[in-house]
Amino acid sequence: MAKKRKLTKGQTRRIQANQDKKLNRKNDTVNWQDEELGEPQTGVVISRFGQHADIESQSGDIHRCNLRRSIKSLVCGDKVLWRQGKETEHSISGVIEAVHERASELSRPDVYDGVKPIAANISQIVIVSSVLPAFNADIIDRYIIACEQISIKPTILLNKIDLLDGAQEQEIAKQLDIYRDIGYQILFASSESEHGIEDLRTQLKDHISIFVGQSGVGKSTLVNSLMPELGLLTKSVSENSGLGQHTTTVARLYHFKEGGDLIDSPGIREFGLWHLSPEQVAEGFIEFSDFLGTCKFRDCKHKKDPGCALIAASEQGKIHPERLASFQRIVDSLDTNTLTSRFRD
Ligand SMILES: Nc1nc2c(ncn2[C@@H]2O[C@H](COP(=O)(O)OP(=O)(O)OP(=O)(O)O)[C@@H](O)[C@H]2O)c(=O)[nH]1
Ligand SMILES: [Mg+2]
Ligand SMILES: [Zn+2]
Repeated sequence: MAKKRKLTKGQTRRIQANQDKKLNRKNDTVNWQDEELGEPQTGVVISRFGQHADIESQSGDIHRCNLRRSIKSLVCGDKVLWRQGKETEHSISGVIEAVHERASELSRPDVYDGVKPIAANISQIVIVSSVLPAFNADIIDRYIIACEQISIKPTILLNKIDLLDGAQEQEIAKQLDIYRDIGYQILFASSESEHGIEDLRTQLKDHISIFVGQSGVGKSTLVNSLMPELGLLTKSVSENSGLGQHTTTVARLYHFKEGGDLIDSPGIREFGLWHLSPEQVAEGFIEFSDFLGTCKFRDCKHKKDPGCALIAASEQGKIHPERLASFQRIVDSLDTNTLTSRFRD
């Protein structure tokens, strides 16, 4: 009697995988056994997609990996320990076992998931703005608050300057001067005319930088101009709404040949800050710091309160009235615990 040959674990799994494929069953998690995995090695998260992440090994190859269930949070820029599978299945070639502590973490709130990290270990944040979609100081102020919370001084970049006409240029220059006065660096660029691209490249060198900002301001196009070898996909800003189309869906890290990394992140339409207290919002307006705590009333709301040091400072030209008004609007919005459109992942 012929002895029935026992299938190895690998064979059983391959048969299951083939059946899944035939049945068009979506089962793309691989349950690796210890002996099917190589030695732990370090890697960097290039991109995170749901239950998977693309990991770059130290030799520079990219491997799509599963995440161990014990991993609570994993984002672009994370340094990880991962193990390569001896075989690749469902295009998954390894598993992430652990995440190194983050040197920094940029987060934003998400209606569904609460506060959610976007990227890790960044050393520089570039807030990209443009005139199409329209220049939006409110979103810039909100990003600045998020950056100041993690003690990274953002750079503000006005992009698409090829689209500016004389009147617009003056108006926006006035608004940008406010940020320059406070101490933020201002850059100008255009992928169309290539203005400012070389300066931007110099600014990004040797940093781990991230481009953030509204959808459609031209972040991915800028990445492309800086690294033309990439050939990234971008979509036009909608003619009807003047809003971006959310072309980039997940954050992704790219390397500069000259050194340094750049993370392109998905654009947003609005940036809720309802996870912060009014006091934390105030800390994000760094030029207020000399005056905070010196109002007549301890619980001063800095609105119409008598003896408010911020209002006095604004009247005396020590802080910009536009920024105080922006602060007041943001504090008013904290109670509306919803966003009208969902953040993109
Ligand atoms: N005139 C002009 N148009 C530009 C420039 N840069 C980008 N665009 C256009 O702006 C549109 C949006 O560009 P993207 O690079 O996809 O914008 P994004 O900020 O990456 O958008 P999301 O991925 O949705 O966040 C595209 O149609 C680009 O061609 C520029 O310097 N000048
Ligand atoms: Mg993009
Ligand atoms: Zn006050």
